[in-house]
Amino acid sequence: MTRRFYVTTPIYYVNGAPHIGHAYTSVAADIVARFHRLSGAEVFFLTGTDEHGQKVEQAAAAAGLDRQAFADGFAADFRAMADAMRISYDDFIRTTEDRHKRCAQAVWDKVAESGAIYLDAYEGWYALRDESFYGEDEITTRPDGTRVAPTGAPVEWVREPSYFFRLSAFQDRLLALYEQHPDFMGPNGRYREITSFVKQGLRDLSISRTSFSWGIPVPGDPDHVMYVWFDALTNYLSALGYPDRDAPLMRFWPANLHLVGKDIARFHTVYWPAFLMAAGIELPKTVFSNGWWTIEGEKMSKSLGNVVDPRTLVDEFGLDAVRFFLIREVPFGGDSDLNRRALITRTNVELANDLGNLAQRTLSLVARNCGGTLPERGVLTEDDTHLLAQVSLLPDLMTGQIGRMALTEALEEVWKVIRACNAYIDRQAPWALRKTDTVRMEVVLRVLADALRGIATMLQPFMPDSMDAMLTQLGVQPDERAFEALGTPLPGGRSLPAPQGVFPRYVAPEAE
Ligand code: ME8
Repeated sequence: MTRRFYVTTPIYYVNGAPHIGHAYTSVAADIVARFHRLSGAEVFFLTGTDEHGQKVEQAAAAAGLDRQAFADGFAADFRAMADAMRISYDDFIRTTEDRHKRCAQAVWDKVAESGAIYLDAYEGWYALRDESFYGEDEITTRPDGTRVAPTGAPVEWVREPSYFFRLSAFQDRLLALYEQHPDFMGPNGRYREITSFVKQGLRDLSISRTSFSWGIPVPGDPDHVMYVWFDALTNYLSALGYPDRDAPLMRFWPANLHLVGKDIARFHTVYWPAFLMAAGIELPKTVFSNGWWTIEGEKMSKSLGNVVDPRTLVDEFGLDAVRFFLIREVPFGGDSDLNRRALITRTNVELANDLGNLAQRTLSLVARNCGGTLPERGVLTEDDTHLLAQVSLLPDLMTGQIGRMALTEALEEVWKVIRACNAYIDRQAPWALRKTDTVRMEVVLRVLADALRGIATMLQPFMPDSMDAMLTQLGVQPDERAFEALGTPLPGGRSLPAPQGVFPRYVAPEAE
């Protein structure tokens, strides 16, 4: 039976334009989706936009636009960003779609049927920026008198009739979930933080609002709209066709991986499983949260004017250099800083030199000395078999690493092999063999071509466009690019296209 894998990104708020933080989570999810597809799994990959709530309503008002028209504009921009970053999503869900509204209301009904919802009044702190309620004990007062949540978001006192979810009743079941399924969340630091939050005791959660109207009506009580997080979290089910349990895509539930930023880990590891437990719906397998990007050491914010559109970086550095940098720079799960020096260094050293030059040297020697055709596999020396063995270990090694979301380690594994290839080409010096032993030269070039094929095949999820180009130059046909195909050597004699550099060096405009 084909293995299935369902992976999601957060759905992004449409109160502003997409930036590098959004692109980051989407690229990471895309790598996982592509990796599983290439390993032979049937994959469903979901992204989309979160369009309701007070924050979006206020942003639309500030722009003087109709709420739906306002949401339409940014939703289109998020989709364009995903396309520009080659995010290979299978569906793009928008919470203002009817299919989503039906699903959110059906989940609400299920939770209500279980007795976990009651009507009361909410009185307490609310942070618009986080779309989140906070307890008195979490609020601090700044010297200027503004009160802020632990995230730094200003809070306001809210008082209104509200439906509540009996979150307090789920404390033990949540703790049991974390204990019995350590894979339920990652990385480890998050696990400790969330467990201790839940151990401190959970307050019931306000899940409807009455002071504004931009949301999904609560079934049976249209004066209330759903709290935007109740609405938003159900997107992962609406895209599959819930509440129609026989919908064909429902075979993908439970989700294998919700990838989120660490800012929203709590919503996904506390509220979401509790809603699902109440509704009697199976829980997702893993919620993994990525770390936070700063820009040249500063928090990214509109007021600082340092918000980076990933497309601007792509225009300057190329798509795959940006995708590579985002994942390579810091072990996935940790925080990192986007600075130009680091981006330039990684592009020039690791892409242009380590990998780009290796491919260019190998392929141009083949073009010049082997009639532009792939040499036959010949008699191998120990040095050759040693290198090829390292390459052949990559699929298994990386499968383990991607399974643990060790995306950066997986890249490092490939780079070890690339460095081994560079040492091999220097040691074997095929350019010198050209004059002394052409048979051996062909063997060496074939070993390098095979190693490069393995490397490029395994790097496809990270850098799809440039690895497509590299595999084409190596004579690898489109139906020979799955991981499994690596077990079958390419026939010698295939004619190869003229080699072209895949990774240009970055040259600063002023230095040109
Ligand atoms: O929270 N560094 O949407 P959102 C790393 N609609 N990742 C970042 C980042 C940064 N500086 N900034 C944003 C919401 N992100 C809700 C989600 S899901 C059911 C609802 C990424 O538009 C990160 O993944 O505020 C974060 O969790 C997400 O964008 C927040 O996007």
